Amino acid sequence: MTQLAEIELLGCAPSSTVEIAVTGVALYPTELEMEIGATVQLTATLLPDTATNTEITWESQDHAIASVDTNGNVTAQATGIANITVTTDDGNFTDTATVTVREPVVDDGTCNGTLVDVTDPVGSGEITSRDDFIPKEDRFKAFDNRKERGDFSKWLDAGGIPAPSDPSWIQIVLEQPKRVEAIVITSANDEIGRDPEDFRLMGSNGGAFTELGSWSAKQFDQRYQSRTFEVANPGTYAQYRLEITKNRGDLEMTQLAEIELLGCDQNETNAIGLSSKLDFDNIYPVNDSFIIAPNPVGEERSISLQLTSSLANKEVTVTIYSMEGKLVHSSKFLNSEGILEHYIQLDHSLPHGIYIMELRNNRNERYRKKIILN
Ligand SMILES: [Ca+2]
Ligand SMILES: [Ca+2]
Repeated sequence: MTQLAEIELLGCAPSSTVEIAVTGVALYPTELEMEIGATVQLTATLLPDTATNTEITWESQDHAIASVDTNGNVTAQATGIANITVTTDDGNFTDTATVTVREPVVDDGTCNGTLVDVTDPVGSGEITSRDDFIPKEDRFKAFDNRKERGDFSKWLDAGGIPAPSDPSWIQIVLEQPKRVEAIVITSANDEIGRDPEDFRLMGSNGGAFTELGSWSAKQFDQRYQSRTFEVANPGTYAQYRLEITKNRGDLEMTQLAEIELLGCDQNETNAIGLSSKLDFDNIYPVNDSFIIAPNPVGEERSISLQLTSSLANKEVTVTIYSMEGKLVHSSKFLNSEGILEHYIQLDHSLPHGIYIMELRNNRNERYRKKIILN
Protein backbone atom coordinates (compact mmCIF):
# COMPACT_ATOMS: atom_id res chain seq x y z
CA MET A 1 0.00 0.00 0.00
CA THR A 2 1.07 3.59 -0.79
CA GLN A 3 -0.76 6.69 0.36
CA LEU A 4 -0.69 10.44 0.92
CA ALA A 5 -3.10 13.04 2.20
CA GLU A 6 -2.76 15.79 -0.40
CA ILE A 7 -0.79 16.96 -3.42
CA GLU A 8 -0.18 20.65 -4.15
CA LEU A 9 1.55 21.88 -7.33
CA LEU A 10 3.08 25.27 -6.67
CA GLY A 11 3.61 27.96 -9.32
CA CYS A 12 4.43 31.62 -9.18
CA ALA A 13 1.32 33.83 -9.24
CA PRO A 14 1.51 36.35 -12.11
CA SER A 15 3.03 39.56 -10.80
CA SER A 16 1.65 42.92 -11.82
CA THR A 17 3.33 44.60 -14.81
CA VAL A 18 6.48 46.38 -13.77
CA GLU A 19 6.24 50.10 -14.44
CA ILE A 20 9.52 51.64 -15.56
CA ALA A 21 9.68 55.22 -14.36
CA VAL A 22 10.97 58.08 -16.47
CA THR A 23 14.26 59.45 -15.12
CA GLY A 24 14.84 62.33 -17.52
CA VAL A 25 14.38 63.80 -20.96
CA ALA A 26 16.85 65.37 -23.38
CA LEU A 27 16.06 67.57 -26.36
CA TYR A 28 18.02 67.74 -29.58
CA PRO A 29 19.01 70.23 -30.70
CA THR A 30 18.99 72.53 -27.69
CA GLU A 31 19.86 75.62 -29.70
CA LEU A 32 18.69 76.49 -33.14
CA GLU A 33 18.49 79.42 -35.46
CA MET A 34 15.58 79.66 -37.84
CA GLU A 35 14.25 82.00 -40.47
CA ILE A 36 10.69 83.26 -40.19
CA GLY A 37 8.39 80.68 -41.73
CA ALA A 38 10.75 77.73 -41.30
CA THR A 39 9.74 74.60 -39.41
CA VAL A 40 12.16 72.24 -37.69
CA GLN A 41 11.26 69.21 -35.60
CA LEU A 42 12.89 68.83 -32.19
CA THR A 43 13.61 65.34 -30.88
CA ALA A 44 12.93 64.46 -27.25
CA THR A 45 14.77 61.39 -25.95
CA LEU A 46 13.22 59.85 -22.84
CA LEU A 47 15.40 58.16 -20.27
CA PRO A 48 15.49 55.29 -19.93
CA ASP A 49 14.35 54.36 -23.41
CA THR A 50 12.32 51.53 -21.86
CA ALA A 51 10.20 53.92 -19.76
CA THR A 52 6.55 52.90 -19.58
CA ASN A 53 4.86 56.27 -19.86
CA THR A 54 6.21 58.06 -22.92
CA GLU A 55 3.71 60.92 -22.88
CA ILE A 56 5.30 64.34 -23.26
CA THR A 57 3.96 67.84 -23.74
CA TRP A 58 5.51 70.70 -25.68
CA GLU A 59 5.25 74.33 -24.78
CA SER A 60 6.60 77.56 -26.20
CA GLN A 61 7.42 80.39 -23.86
CA ASP A 62 6.52 82.83 -26.62
CA HIS A 63 4.13 81.60 -29.30
CA ALA A 64 4.41 84.88 -31.18
CA ILE A 65 8.11 84.16 -31.84
CA ALA A 66 8.14 80.37 -32.19
CA SER A 67 5.20 78.01 -31.95
CA VAL A 68 5.41 74.28 -31.29
CA ASP A 69 2.92 71.53 -32.05
CA THR A 70 2.26 68.26 -30.24
CA ASN A 71 4.96 66.50 -32.27
CA GLY A 72 7.73 68.97 -31.45
CA ASN A 73 7.58 70.79 -34.79
CA VAL A 74 8.77 74.32 -34.15
CA THR A 75 7.65 77.05 -36.54
CA ALA A 76 9.42 80.40 -36.56
CA GLN A 77 6.84 83.22 -36.45
CA ALA A 78 8.69 86.49 -35.75
CA THR A 79 12.18 87.67 -34.91
CA GLY A 80 13.29 87.15 -31.34
CA ILE A 81 14.30 84.40 -28.95
CA ALA A 82 11.92 81.85 -27.46
CA ASN A 83 12.42 78.82 -25.29
CA ILE A 84 10.64 75.59 -26.17
CA THR A 85 10.16 73.22 -23.26
CA VAL A 86 9.29 69.55 -23.28
CA THR A 87 7.80 68.06 -20.09
CA THR A 88 7.36 64.37 -19.32
CA ASP A 89 3.98 63.28 -18.06
CA ASP A 90 5.72 60.88 -15.68
CA GLY A 91 7.87 62.79 -13.21
CA ASN A 92 7.56 66.23 -14.82
CA PHE A 93 11.12 66.18 -16.14
CA THR A 94 11.87 69.02 -18.53
CA ASP A 95 14.39 70.09 -21.11
CA THR A 96 14.54 73.34 -23.03
CA ALA A 97 15.68 74.40 -26.48
CA THR A 98 16.49 78.02 -27.27
CA VAL A 99 15.21 79.16 -30.65
CA THR A 100 16.53 82.31 -32.28
CA VAL A 101 14.31 83.55 -35.10
CA ARG A 102 15.67 85.95 -37.69
CA GLU A 103 14.44 87.57 -40.87
CA PRO A 104 14.70 85.36 -43.91
CA VAL A 105 17.75 85.94 -46.06
CA VAL A 106 16.49 88.02 -48.97
CA ASP A 107 16.24 85.66 -51.87
CA ASP A 108 16.34 87.42 -55.22
CA GLY A 109 16.64 84.11 -57.00
CA THR A 110 20.35 84.35 -57.61
CA CYS A 111 23.03 82.34 -55.92
CA ASN A 112 26.05 84.51 -55.28
CA GLY A 113 28.05 81.50 -54.20
CA THR A 114 28.30 78.31 -56.19
CA LEU A 115 25.72 75.61 -56.56
CA VAL A 116 26.90 72.45 -54.89
CA ASP A 117 25.40 68.99 -54.54
CA VAL A 118 24.03 68.94 -51.00
CA THR A 119 23.92 65.12 -51.01
CA ASP A 120 27.73 65.07 -51.01
CA PRO A 121 29.97 63.66 -49.70
CA VAL A 122 28.92 60.19 -50.85
CA GLY A 123 27.67 58.16 -47.90
CA SER A 124 26.68 61.13 -45.75
CA GLY A 125 22.91 60.72 -46.26
CA GLU A 126 20.52 57.93 -45.37
CA ILE A 127 19.01 56.51 -48.56
CA THR A 128 15.83 54.47 -48.96
CA SER A 129 13.81 53.55 -52.03
CA ARG A 130 10.70 51.68 -53.16
CA ASP A 131 12.78 48.84 -54.55
CA ASP A 132 16.29 47.68 -55.39
CA PHE A 133 16.36 45.16 -58.18
CA ILE A 134 19.83 43.76 -57.55
CA PRO A 135 22.65 44.85 -55.23
CA LYS A 136 24.82 46.23 -58.01
CA GLU A 137 21.92 48.44 -59.09
CA ASP A 138 20.76 49.41 -55.62
CA ARG A 139 19.60 52.82 -54.33
CA PHE A 140 23.10 53.89 -53.28
CA LYS A 141 24.05 54.00 -56.96
CA ALA A 142 21.78 57.04 -57.37
CA PHE A 143 23.99 59.09 -55.04
CA ASP A 144 27.51 57.74 -55.65
CA ASN A 145 28.79 60.53 -57.95
CA ARG A 146 29.24 58.03 -60.76
CA LYS A 147 27.20 58.97 -63.80
CA GLU A 148 29.51 58.61 -66.76
CA ARG A 149 29.43 56.04 -69.51
CA GLY A 150 31.60 53.20 -68.25
CA ASP A 151 30.65 53.73 -64.60
CA PHE A 152 27.68 51.36 -64.94
CA SER A 153 26.25 52.93 -61.82
CA LYS A 154 22.46 53.14 -61.81
CA TRP A 155 19.54 52.62 -59.46
CA LEU A 156 16.92 50.25 -60.85
CA ASP A 157 13.46 49.96 -59.31
CA ALA A 158 11.66 46.83 -60.49
CA GLY A 159 8.69 47.46 -58.21
CA GLY A 160 6.10 47.78 -60.96
CA ILE A 161 4.78 50.36 -63.40
CA PRO A 162 5.01 53.69 -61.60
CA ALA A 163 1.76 55.59 -61.21
CA PRO A 164 0.62 58.59 -59.13
CA SER A 165 -0.95 56.11 -56.68
CA ASP A 166 2.17 53.90 -56.57
CA PRO A 167 5.16 55.97 -57.61
CA SER A 168 8.68 54.74 -57.92
CA TRP A 169 10.48 56.64 -55.19
CA ILE A 170 13.91 57.22 -53.71
CA GLN A 171 14.67 59.31 -50.68
CA ILE A 172 17.69 60.77 -48.92
CA VAL A 173 17.89 62.11 -45.38
CA LEU A 174 20.68 64.67 -45.15
CA GLU A 175 22.71 65.19 -42.01
CA GLN A 176 21.54 68.80 -41.85
CA PRO A 177 18.61 70.58 -43.47
CA LYS A 178 19.60 72.18 -46.78
CA ARG A 179 17.86 74.39 -49.28
CA VAL A 180 17.73 72.82 -52.73
CA GLU A 181 17.32 75.02 -55.80
CA ALA A 182 17.52 72.40 -58.53
CA ILE A 183 17.61 68.68 -59.14
CA VAL A 184 19.89 67.06 -61.71
CA ILE A 185 18.84 63.67 -63.00
CA THR A 186 21.12 61.60 -65.21
CA SER A 187 19.62 58.89 -67.39
CA ALA A 188 20.95 55.35 -67.15
CA ASN A 189 22.89 53.23 -69.63
CA ASP A 190 20.10 51.45 -71.52
CA GLU A 191 16.35 50.93 -72.04
CA ILE A 192 15.06 54.43 -72.74
CA GLY A 193 11.56 53.27 -71.69
CA ARG A 194 12.70 53.02 -68.05
CA ASP A 195 13.62 56.73 -67.89
CA PRO A 196 11.65 58.98 -65.54
CA GLU A 197 9.14 61.05 -67.48
CA ASP A 198 6.74 62.49 -64.87
CA PHE A 199 8.21 63.11 -61.43
CA ARG A 200 8.15 65.41 -58.46
CA LEU A 201 10.52 66.43 -55.68
CA MET A 202 9.23 66.45 -52.12
CA GLY A 203 10.77 67.87 -48.94
CA SER A 204 10.19 67.17 -45.25
CA ASN A 205 11.70 67.87 -41.87
CA GLY A 206 10.28 64.77 -40.28
CA GLY A 207 6.58 65.45 -40.76
CA ALA A 208 4.46 65.49 -43.90
CA PHE A 209 6.13 66.02 -47.26
CA THR A 210 5.75 69.26 -49.18
CA GLU A 211 5.87 69.26 -52.97
CA LEU A 212 8.77 71.46 -54.07
CA GLY A 213 8.51 70.98 -57.80
CA SER A 214 6.86 68.70 -60.33
CA TRP A 215 7.67 67.98 -63.94
CA SER A 216 5.90 66.04 -66.65
CA ALA A 217 6.71 64.72 -70.11
CA LYS A 218 10.45 65.23 -69.57
CA GLN A 219 12.57 63.07 -71.81
CA PHE A 220 16.17 61.98 -71.89
CA ASP A 221 17.08 61.35 -75.49
CA GLN A 222 20.60 60.17 -74.74
CA ARG A 223 22.06 57.67 -72.32
CA TYR A 224 24.00 59.24 -69.45
CA GLN A 225 22.30 62.55 -70.19
CA SER A 226 22.17 64.96 -67.25
CA ARG A 227 19.20 67.31 -67.16
CA THR A 228 18.74 70.06 -64.58
CA PHE A 229 15.28 70.94 -63.30
CA GLU A 230 14.75 74.10 -61.31
CA VAL A 231 12.80 73.68 -58.08
CA ALA A 232 9.78 76.02 -58.13
CA ASN A 233 9.09 76.07 -54.41
CA PRO A 234 12.41 75.61 -52.59
CA GLY A 235 12.68 75.40 -48.83
CA THR A 236 15.08 74.15 -46.19
CA TYR A 237 14.59 70.45 -45.63
CA ALA A 238 16.51 67.50 -44.25
CA GLN A 239 14.63 64.86 -46.25
CA TYR A 240 14.25 64.89 -50.00
CA ARG A 241 12.21 62.39 -51.95
CA LEU A 242 11.97 61.96 -55.69
CA GLU A 243 8.70 60.38 -56.78
CA ILE A 244 8.50 59.12 -60.33
CA THR A 245 4.83 58.82 -61.26
CA LYS A 246 5.38 57.71 -64.86
CA ASN A 247 8.26 56.31 -66.86
CA ARG A 248 8.72 56.77 -70.57
CA GLY A 249 7.63 53.34 -71.70
CA ASP A 250 5.11 52.54 -68.97
CA LEU A 251 7.44 49.66 -68.08
CA GLU A 252 7.65 47.73 -64.83
CA MET A 253 11.22 48.91 -64.34
CA THR A 254 12.35 52.47 -63.71
CA GLN A 255 15.97 53.56 -63.59
CA LEU A 256 18.38 56.47 -63.48
CA ALA A 257 22.15 56.82 -63.19
CA GLU A 258 22.41 59.64 -60.68
CA ILE A 259 20.54 62.28 -58.68
CA GLU A 260 22.14 65.53 -57.57
CA LEU A 261 20.38 68.09 -55.40
CA LEU A 262 21.87 71.52 -55.94
CA GLY A 263 21.95 74.18 -53.26
CA CYS A 264 23.82 77.46 -52.96
CA ASP A 265 26.79 76.97 -50.68
CA GLN A 266 26.59 80.59 -49.58
CA ASN A 267 23.03 79.94 -48.48
CA GLU A 268 23.99 76.95 -46.41
CA THR A 269 21.38 76.89 -43.78
CA ASN A 270 21.78 77.72 -40.14
CA ALA A 271 18.45 76.09 -39.40
CA ILE A 272 20.17 73.97 -36.83
CA GLY A 273 23.15 75.52 -35.10
CA LEU A 274 25.32 72.45 -35.33
CA SER A 275 28.38 74.42 -36.31
CA SER A 276 28.51 75.97 -32.84
CA LYS A 277 29.21 72.53 -31.46
CA LEU A 278 32.47 72.45 -33.36
CA ASP A 279 33.37 75.89 -32.16
CA PHE A 280 32.52 75.11 -28.60
CA ASP A 281 35.56 76.34 -26.74
CA ASN A 282 35.02 79.89 -27.96
CA ILE A 283 31.51 79.96 -26.59
CA TYR A 284 31.43 78.09 -23.33
CA PRO A 285 33.57 78.23 -20.23
CA VAL A 286 35.49 74.99 -20.14
CA ASN A 287 38.50 75.44 -17.94
CA ASP A 288 37.41 74.86 -14.39
CA SER A 289 33.98 73.36 -14.84
CA PHE A 290 34.64 69.63 -14.80
CA ILE A 291 37.26 66.98 -15.33
CA ILE A 292 36.75 63.87 -17.41
CA ALA A 293 38.77 60.88 -16.30
CA PRO A 294 40.13 59.07 -18.08
CA ASN A 295 40.20 61.05 -21.31
CA PRO A 296 40.77 59.38 -23.75
CA VAL A 297 38.13 56.96 -22.56
CA GLY A 298 39.06 53.29 -22.77
CA GLU A 299 37.25 50.36 -24.36
CA GLU A 300 35.16 49.81 -21.23
CA ARG A 301 33.50 53.16 -22.01
CA SER A 302 33.15 54.18 -18.38
CA ILE A 303 33.84 57.74 -17.31
CA SER A 304 34.35 59.52 -14.04
CA LEU A 305 33.17 63.12 -14.00
CA GLN A 306 34.70 65.36 -11.38
CA LEU A 307 32.68 68.50 -10.93
CA THR A 308 33.71 71.86 -9.58
CA SER A 309 31.65 74.33 -7.65
CA SER A 310 29.83 75.83 -10.63
CA LEU A 311 27.97 72.57 -11.04
CA ALA A 312 27.57 71.72 -7.35
CA ASN A 313 24.13 71.29 -5.84
CA LYS A 314 22.47 71.35 -9.23
CA GLU A 315 20.58 68.96 -11.41
CA VAL A 316 23.08 68.23 -14.19
CA THR A 317 22.25 67.02 -17.67
CA VAL A 318 25.01 65.23 -19.54
CA THR A 319 24.81 65.02 -23.31
CA ILE A 320 27.41 63.76 -25.74
CA TYR A 321 27.42 64.65 -29.41
CA SER A 322 29.45 63.32 -32.28
CA MET A 323 31.41 65.94 -34.25
CA GLU A 324 28.57 65.84 -36.79
CA GLY A 325 26.21 66.98 -34.07
CA LYS A 326 24.45 63.66 -33.53
CA LEU A 327 23.27 62.95 -29.98
CA VAL A 328 24.89 59.73 -28.77
CA HIS A 329 24.34 59.88 -25.01
CA SER A 330 22.06 61.64 -22.60
CA SER A 331 21.70 61.27 -18.85
CA LYS A 332 20.79 63.34 -15.85
CA PHE A 333 21.75 63.33 -12.18
CA LEU A 334 21.23 65.42 -9.12
CA ASN A 335 24.58 66.65 -7.94
CA SER A 336 23.75 66.55 -4.28
CA GLU A 337 25.89 68.24 -1.69
CA GLY A 338 29.29 66.76 -1.09
CA ILE A 339 29.20 64.47 -4.11
CA LEU A 340 31.40 65.97 -6.75
CA GLU A 341 32.17 62.83 -8.67
CA HIS A 342 29.79 60.90 -10.89
CA TYR A 343 30.26 57.84 -13.02
CA ILE A 344 28.80 57.50 -16.46
CA GLN A 345 28.61 54.34 -18.47
CA LEU A 346 28.48 54.87 -22.22
CA ASP A 347 27.20 52.42 -24.74
CA HIS A 348 30.00 49.97 -25.57
CA SER A 349 29.14 50.13 -29.25
CA LEU A 350 30.05 53.82 -29.59
CA PRO A 351 32.71 54.08 -32.28
CA HIS A 352 36.19 55.44 -31.63
CA GLY A 353 36.60 59.13 -32.28
CA ILE A 354 36.26 62.64 -30.96
CA TYR A 355 33.01 63.68 -29.31
CA ILE A 356 31.76 66.68 -27.39
CA MET A 357 30.43 66.34 -23.88
CA GLU A 358 28.09 69.03 -22.63
CA LEU A 359 27.08 69.47 -19.00
CA ARG A 360 24.14 71.71 -18.33
CA ASN A 361 22.81 72.76 -14.95
CA ASN A 362 19.25 73.68 -14.07
CA ARG A 363 19.99 77.34 -14.76
CA ASN A 364 20.78 76.33 -18.35
CA GLU A 365 24.48 77.16 -17.94
CA ARG A 366 26.48 74.95 -20.25
CA TYR A 367 29.98 73.57 -20.09
CA ARG A 368 31.58 71.61 -22.89
CA LYS A 369 34.69 69.56 -23.33
CA LYS A 370 36.15 67.46 -26.04
CA ILE A 371 36.15 63.78 -25.22
CA ILE A 372 38.05 61.09 -27.05
CA LEU A 373 36.87 57.51 -27.20
CA ASN A 374 39.70 55.07 -27.84
CA1 LIG B 1 26.50 63.55 -55.40
CA1 LIG C 1 25.37 56.67 -59.98
